[in-house]
Amino acid sequence: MRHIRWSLRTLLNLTKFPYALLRYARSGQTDEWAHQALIQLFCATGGGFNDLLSRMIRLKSTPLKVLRAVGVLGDLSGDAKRRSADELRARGFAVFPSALPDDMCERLIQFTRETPALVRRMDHEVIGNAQRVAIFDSERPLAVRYDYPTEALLDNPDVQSLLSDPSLLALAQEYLGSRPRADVLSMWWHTSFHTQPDSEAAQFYHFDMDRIKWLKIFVYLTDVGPDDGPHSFIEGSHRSGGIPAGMLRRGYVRLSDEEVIAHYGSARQIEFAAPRGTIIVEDTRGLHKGKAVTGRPRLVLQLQFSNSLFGAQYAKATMREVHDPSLAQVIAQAPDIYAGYR
Ligand SMILES: O=C(O)CCC(=O)C(=O)O
Repeated sequence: MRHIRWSLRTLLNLTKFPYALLRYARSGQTDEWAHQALIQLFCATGGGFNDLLSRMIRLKSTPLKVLRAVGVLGDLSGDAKRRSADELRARGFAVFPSALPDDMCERLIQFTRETPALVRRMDHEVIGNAQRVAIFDSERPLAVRYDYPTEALLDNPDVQSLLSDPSLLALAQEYLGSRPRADVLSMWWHTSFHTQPDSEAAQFYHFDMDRIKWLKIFVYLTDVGPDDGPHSFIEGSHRSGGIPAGMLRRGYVRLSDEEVIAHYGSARQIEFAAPRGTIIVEDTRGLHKGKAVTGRPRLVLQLQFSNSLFGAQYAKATMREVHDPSLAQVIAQAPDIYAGYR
């Protein structure tokens, strides 16, 4: 941690953090103050504090034995896995075109025709209004973003097979340097309900800081052209010191395109326009967003593997039944990987 921005808060949080970890080790729960301390210490150290915690986790972790790292990302056995992890370390992302078979994309789109979604509140709406629930209708969208409940996703056989996909597990373990934990699972439509970016729909640049270290897997389930809200990332911004202190000093906020481009230059902004089935694996500690949609709606499935579930507390979601035989096998071998959902 070479560049610590010292303040009374930094000192206090560093002092209290061992207690936060102890409480987590005992209860599996993170107090809200402890999550806030993680965010503050990330900002004050430019990421160095997370790196230190990750090294500690790595020392205690027993690697999962992935027999053959072959799956949706292709054959990652041998050198390929290391090359992809190196690319992730250097750039913050790795793209796998045509990774998800077309029939799987089709079934997941069909799932959204039958499953009620949570209509996400938009920037101009009053906090506290009743949560709207609706079946997504591409002809008559009610909002910018529709989210699918985690429990419904956990019950989906295709999602279950991705959760135990050997290539995803192997790459996550290689990048994290420790046993992966299945974590935040979501799927959402972005629409052109309004075409200016909406911060509730994550359409402004931001970094995530729910966990110590993690890898997000974004799966495009529809074709995404330049107008269809391509996922966007600032190359290299995930590295320690990759976000300038001036931006971090403001904490966990949404940033305008102008200030981000003024700092990084447009060459480092990557907009992932790509056909459906494309998988983008990304360290979203770097700056990222979903670009506002002006064209066709976009459906994305997102999986996450983290090195620990310490951090943000999400509403408990349980996997009620295991439909996928490969998931059943991994659960039998390593139930702790899915502990967040059991
Ligand atoms: O929709 C996207 O491409 C990005 C979403 C995102 O950043 C988020 O949900 O935090």
